[in-house]
Amino acid sequence: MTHETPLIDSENLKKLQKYLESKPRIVLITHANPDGDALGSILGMYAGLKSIGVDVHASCIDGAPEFLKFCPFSEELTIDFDENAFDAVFFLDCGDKNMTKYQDYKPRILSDKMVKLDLDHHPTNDFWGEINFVATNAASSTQIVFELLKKLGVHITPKIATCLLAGLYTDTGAFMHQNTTPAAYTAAGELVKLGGNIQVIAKNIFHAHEFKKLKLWGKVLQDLYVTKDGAAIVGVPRKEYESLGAKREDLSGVIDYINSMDEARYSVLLSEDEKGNVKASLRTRKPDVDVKALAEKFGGGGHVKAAGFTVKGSKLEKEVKWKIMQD
Ligand SMILES: [Mn+2]
Repeated sequence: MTHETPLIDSENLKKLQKYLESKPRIVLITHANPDGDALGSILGMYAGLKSIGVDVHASCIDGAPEFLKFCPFSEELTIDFDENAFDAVFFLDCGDKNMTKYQDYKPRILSDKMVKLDLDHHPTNDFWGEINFVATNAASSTQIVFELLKKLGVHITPKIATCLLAGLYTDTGAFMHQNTTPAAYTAAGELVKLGGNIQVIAKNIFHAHEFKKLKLWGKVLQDLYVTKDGAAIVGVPRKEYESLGAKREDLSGVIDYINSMDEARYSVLLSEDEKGNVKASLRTRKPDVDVKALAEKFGGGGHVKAAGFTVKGSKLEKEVKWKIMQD
C-alpha cells in the first residue's frame, strides 16, 4: 500500500453506518499492556462514538498505565464488565485478537456470539472482523480512528484530539520513525489545530523519568552487548527491575535509545515478565534489516522496523539470550 491509499474503506464505512443504525451495544477493547496508541485509539473512539449517541463501553485487561493517565477519559476505562451486556466488540490496535488476553478472562468477547469490528495498522492483522478498518500504511491506529470519526460526523473536541495525537506521537517515536508519512504529519497538524495538547503528551511520554526508571535504564545500558553480526542485545531479569522498585513498563522506550546506536544492525531487548515469560522487543534503523521476519521465527510479529515476540514460560537465563543471537 502507498501513502495515498485511503485509510477508510468506503464499503466497510457503509457497513458500519448501517450497523450503528441498529443501536448495538458495543464494547471497545485493546491489547494488554497498552501503549499510547492502544490507549489513544480506544479512548478517542470511545469519546467520539459516545458523542454521536452510540452505546459504548471501553475496556482493557490491564487498565491505563500510570504514564498514560494524562489521556482524557482514561478514568472511564474499566477492566471488568458484564460480557453478556454487549452485542459487538470493537478491537483497536490489535494485530491479533489474543493480544487482548481475553481468551481465558472473557472468552465470550472473542467468540462468534459477538459481532466483531476491527481497526488496526499492524501487518499481521488478517481482517477477522465483520467490519474492518485495517490500514498498514497508517502510522498509528489513532490516525485511522481520526479519519473514521470525521467520516462519522463526530465533532473532534480538544480532549479527543489529545488522545489521537498521543497515539501518533507514540507510534512514530515523536515523529522520528520511518513510518512518519506526510499523511501522519498532516493528521498531527490537524489534531493540534483542533486543540490536541502536544505539550502534555511530550511531558508525560518522553520527558517524565522517575529516579528508579533512570537507574534501571543505566543498568540496562551497562549490560548492553553487541554481537559480531551487529545485534545490540540486552536481557533484563525480573529481579533486576524489582530490586530497583521499578516495573517492567519502566523499560518502555529504552529499546529506541539503544537502537540509536549506529553500530547496531538491530536491537533486542529481552525482559522477563511477572509470570516468568520472556518478552522480546526488536528494532532496527537499517534499510536492509527486517526485524518482523526475525520475530516471526519465534512466533511473534509486528512491523518491519519494530517487532516483538514472547518466549512462554521461559526464565531469562543466558541460554535464551544466546539462542536468539544465533538464530
Ligand atoms: Mn499502534
